[in-house]
Amino acid sequence: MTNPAFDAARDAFAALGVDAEQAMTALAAIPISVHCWQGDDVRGFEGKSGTSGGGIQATGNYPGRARTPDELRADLDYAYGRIPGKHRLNLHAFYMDTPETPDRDAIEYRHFAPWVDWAKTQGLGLDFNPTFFAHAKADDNLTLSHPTQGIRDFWIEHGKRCREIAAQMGAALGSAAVNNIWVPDGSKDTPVARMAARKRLESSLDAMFAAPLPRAQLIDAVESKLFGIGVESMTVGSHEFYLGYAIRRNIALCLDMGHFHPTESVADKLSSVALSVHEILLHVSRPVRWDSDHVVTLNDDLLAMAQELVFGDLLPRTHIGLDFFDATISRTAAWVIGTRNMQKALLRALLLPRAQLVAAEEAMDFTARLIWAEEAKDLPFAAIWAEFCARQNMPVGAALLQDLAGYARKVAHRG
Ligand code: RNT
Ligand code: ZN
Repeated sequence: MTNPAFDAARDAFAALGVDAEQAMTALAAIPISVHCWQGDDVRGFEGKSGTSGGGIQATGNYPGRARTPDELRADLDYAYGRIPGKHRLNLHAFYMDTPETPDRDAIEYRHFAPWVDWAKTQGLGLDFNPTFFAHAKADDNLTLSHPTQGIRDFWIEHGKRCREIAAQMGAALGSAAVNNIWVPDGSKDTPVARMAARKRLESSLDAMFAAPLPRAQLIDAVESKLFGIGVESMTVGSHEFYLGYAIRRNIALCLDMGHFHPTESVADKLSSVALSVHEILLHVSRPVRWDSDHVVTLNDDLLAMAQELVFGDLLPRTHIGLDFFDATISRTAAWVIGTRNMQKALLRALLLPRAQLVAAEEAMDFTARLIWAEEAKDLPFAAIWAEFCARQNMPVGAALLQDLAGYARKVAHRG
């Protein structure tokens, strides 16, 4: 079927030497790891209620929260059905699906088997995260750096088991699982023994990572944070801590877009970090004042991130994951909108007149670079996105809104 709007847009890009077909093919091959925790306000399925702890919290009471693994999978099925392409699911350890009630230091692969079976039938890859929060032994916001050896050992055991579980998931699905470590550890008020805390975190991590596991099954990653609610004065796992650690231990570094000072550009960090670490994990998010996890919108930060990934040729060694949670709007709509925004940003980056921009910069013609950059903002990206969605039978515009609202109504009875 011909689509005049698409034809015109394709020609407009072709006039700049940009191949829209190639951009769509490239976009279709970029998997996004969709985070399970947007679907239930980061509560998990350990049978405990209440807030997440660790300085993270979803606020709002929009009806329809997934209360069971089956409900969460149904919501995910719906969401993936509105997101073009083949993607991944990012699971947290406290989303185990089992009638048993193992503590965090006793979880095993079989407690997650239903997730793997489902991922197989849906053709999804899985990623994983130990859960170092929402637990009595994490109430002080100290886990791997806790002063008490016994508490540290408990969390080290949790981390080890998660690595093994993730590796088994990777093996079962034929696609390496990223296992990302984020701990809430920090201090509300000014600490006096920062070095001691950081040494404890370092040696706990070393113990956790001691067993080598095949890269084809498991990719270890570590995630820093600037501060959290309750740990305003010091975060043990700061950016410098993990940047150094990831380089020394040759593991992946996770950059969460909400975990830096608001005037810092995470997009700018990519090319610097990539010179020293082999693999990068992104937690694509949107910080707003003290919250690091608003639903991703197609804003300048996201566009800059996507452009750096494309222009820096970093896509082959970057794992794109999402990290946001909002309980004031339809949770499934949040997933669909946020994930599609990441894709839209990538598509725009792939469609930019890269050759002209780079040539202008190399010639030090900064006037031309600015002209190209600004003119490019008027290019007909939307027509290419609509065609990309149409080819995969995905709704856009009013049809998408109606569809999202319809599903939100369907699950509203959950309360
Ligand atoms: C918290 C970190 C972390 C969590 C998830 C749930 O600030 O960003 O990645 O959001 O692990
Ligand atoms: Zn994160």
